[in-house]
Amino acid sequence: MNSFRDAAAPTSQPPVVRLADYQPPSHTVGPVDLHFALGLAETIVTIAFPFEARIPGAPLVLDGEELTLLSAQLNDEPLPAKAYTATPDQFVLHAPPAQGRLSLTVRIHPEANTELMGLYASRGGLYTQCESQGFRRIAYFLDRPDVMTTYRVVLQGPADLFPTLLSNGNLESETTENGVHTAVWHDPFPKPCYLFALVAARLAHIESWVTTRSGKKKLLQVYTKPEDLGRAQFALQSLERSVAWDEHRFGFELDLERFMIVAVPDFNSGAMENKGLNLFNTRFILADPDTATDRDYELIEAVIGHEYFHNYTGNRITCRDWFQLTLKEGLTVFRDQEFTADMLAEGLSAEQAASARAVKRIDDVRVLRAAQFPEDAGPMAHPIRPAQYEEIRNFYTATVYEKGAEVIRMLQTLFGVEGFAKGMALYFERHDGTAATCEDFVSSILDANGRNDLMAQWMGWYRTLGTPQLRITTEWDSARGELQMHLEQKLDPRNAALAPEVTALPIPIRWGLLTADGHPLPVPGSDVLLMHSPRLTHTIHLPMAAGGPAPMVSALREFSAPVLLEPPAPETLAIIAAQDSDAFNRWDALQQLILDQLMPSPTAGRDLVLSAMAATLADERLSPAFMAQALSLPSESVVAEAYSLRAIAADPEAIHARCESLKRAMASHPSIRASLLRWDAEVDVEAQRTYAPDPLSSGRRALALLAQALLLPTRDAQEAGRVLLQRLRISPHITGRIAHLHGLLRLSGDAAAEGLEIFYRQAQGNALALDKWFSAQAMACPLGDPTGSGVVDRIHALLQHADYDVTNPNRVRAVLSTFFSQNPVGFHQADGQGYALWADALGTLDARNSQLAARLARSLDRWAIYEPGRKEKMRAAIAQLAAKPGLSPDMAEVCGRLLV
Ligand code: HT7
Ligand code: ZN
Repeated sequence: MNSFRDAAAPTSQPPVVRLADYQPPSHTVGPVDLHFALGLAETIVTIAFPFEARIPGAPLVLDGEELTLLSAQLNDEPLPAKAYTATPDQFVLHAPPAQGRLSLTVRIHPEANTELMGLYASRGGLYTQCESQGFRRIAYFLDRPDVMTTYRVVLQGPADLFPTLLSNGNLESETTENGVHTAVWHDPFPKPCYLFALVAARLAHIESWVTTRSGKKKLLQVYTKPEDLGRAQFALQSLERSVAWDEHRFGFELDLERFMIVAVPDFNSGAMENKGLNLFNTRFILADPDTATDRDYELIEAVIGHEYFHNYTGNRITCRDWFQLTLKEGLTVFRDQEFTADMLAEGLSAEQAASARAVKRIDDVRVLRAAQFPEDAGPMAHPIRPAQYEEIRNFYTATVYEKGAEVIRMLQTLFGVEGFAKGMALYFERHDGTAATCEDFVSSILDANGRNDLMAQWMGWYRTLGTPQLRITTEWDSARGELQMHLEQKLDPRNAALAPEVTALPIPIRWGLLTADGHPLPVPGSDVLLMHSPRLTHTIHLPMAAGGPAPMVSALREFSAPVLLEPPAPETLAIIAAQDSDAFNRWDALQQLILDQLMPSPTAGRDLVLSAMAATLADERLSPAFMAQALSLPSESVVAEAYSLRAIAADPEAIHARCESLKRAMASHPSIRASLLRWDAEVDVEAQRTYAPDPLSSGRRALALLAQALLLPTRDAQEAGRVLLQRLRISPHITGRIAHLHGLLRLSGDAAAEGLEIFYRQAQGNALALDKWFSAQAMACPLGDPTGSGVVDRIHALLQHADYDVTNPNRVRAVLSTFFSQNPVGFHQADGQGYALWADALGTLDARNSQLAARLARSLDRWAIYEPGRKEKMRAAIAQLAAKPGLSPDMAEVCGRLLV
């Protein structure tokens, strides 16, 4: 049952679900018994549970989806047919007693389940995905997160097919008799049904024991296909680190006897935090030097941490309803970001640790700016707690996750690490074991820090959409040594209709001062300024600077709020880039200078940015990882967003040409070139070392491989091809191999063909490595084809390749998502062939996996920022897809919103 559904909505349109309509469930539910007779083609499920009416006389309405009812019993007696109505999508007990025990048996078809929601088959095994509303595809139930209870699960199936039978919690018994394997699992923690999971497959596992701080021994296990087991060690170590970190940082101790994670070959998203049985896309578990790049290793640890941290933030305290999704997701992303930062900094000197943390912050802000800022500026914009949706699966967004994490981070910025931890402790004191709201969380943090006065205004972050704009200007009275900072914030105009009561958001601004020649100037008072009105003037006295030139403000250090800060003048940016004590702002200032260079009419000369880059490369205090970040241009779609902010229509071909031109200028600048050549030579030195994914080694590799890529267009093509092929053959890791393949594809011709063949051979028997072979081609834009005219044909060929597999979401993403989102020139062909492919491919995919298709469709979110010719062709492609008969509700909602 979904109590939000708008009964009055016309049936031709998907019903809108509104937060304002929330009603508690009509019934409470006691311990659930589940029995599965497992088969790939057909599985029989019996669910039995006691219920009690909360609203006397209310019918008991249970959710279902594509279910076939086989039998129904009340209090162990068969139910007469007129006592209930059962359709594939609902079971209604018309006049239930005030309390009773219901038992329902259904038939489901895992192999036919191409949506990969509910119980589905993948490579001979059975796996579940129940968040957000997949449990209803397994059994009739009150499929809503505020119905929490315990589960006892009996799994039964052919022992030869399913030697591994797993579910949540603790294993009570396991037997095999007459070829039938039976396992009984009991999860003692009450949970919503979206956290239910089962696995029935032929798997192998590795394990380790850890002792928690209260002295209890706990079993950690990682399950994979037997042939993948050799790639599971890093995941197990990451899990061990996650368990230790959550105890140390927040005092959260592992609460189950055992904790299992399982690699699933076909998986719609990254991973799922089912209680005690986390299921993962193989991509976020399997790691060895032939499979995972440096970036993959980092992501694997982050995702393993993320799902593990959900055990408290999400599972112990869950969401009252799906509108509160950011309560668990924003908070858990924040926690995984902190985990990674702590892991990166571990064992380093204070200076190195600060640099490592800055690199992590840069990574996170890059993701925010590349994915969330555009979402917030476009037609799919929504508050981190949306007020309404048609299909909740469309709201697992960068806004809910990444902006949600920033909103949590701002609380930590305000109250410090200890103050925030105090707030978390109070949140658990108040709400452990319940389904909570975002208000519950925010008031706990504020109460613990004595700042409940901020409550009403803070919740503005949960009600508004769009990225706030922030402007800071200064006035300097040299004689008096007085600096006035004038701050102005502007909210997205769409909030006037959505949340008219919000006139300003509370924005913590971490800031510092530099003298005119770049030396640090101590800030009087706090270095965090909380701006909570549309305009604010902050006056400070700086007697030590009196009589001299105006000091410079370095604002929004560490990116202390998810806002768009108007950059200062290029000369100021150059000084901040060279000298600021805040490494994040050094990087950001350089990025702003780079972005300026990529505009149709840059405000600064090219020399300024090239000199700033050269100085960065020459600064020995900076780590290679930081240097690599500093010299990496923003993606071409981020550049297109910057055009849009300046009200310039984006032309992808022109943007690509500008990016290429700046990269060539970098590689030709004498001092930058000298550094790049030194780092490029490091590629060969590094290839002799044993591979390790630690931050220092991966930072060196990142800079060396960036140098290789930047130098490429300035080199003799034949010689470059020869070197890259040689490097590809001998590289001991896929981090190098994939970078060399990218280089070869840029060169095109025979070198590219040979590179593809070598990489393909190296990737045999390794699906994740083969995904990279596909994605490298889907994103390639050869130097000899700067308009990307040959790309669409290449994509068509990839879709026909014998190894292309539409049943595997990773493979589909490797080709389609990569093409739509990482090949701007190829995708945005002026004649619209890229958009035609978009509409055709997604129309077909929607019929088999609507969630995946709807997610990929978001690649056209920003169609309106492009030049009129392309814009019209994109609009037409969206309209064509929207008009397709039988479109899924997921896709209908996305297309509908894109066209508004
Ligand atoms: N909480 C999980 C979300 C998720 C999901 C949502 C919809 C459809 C499929 C899904 N698989 C996983 C993952 C997470 O954020 O931790
Ligand atoms: Zn999550």
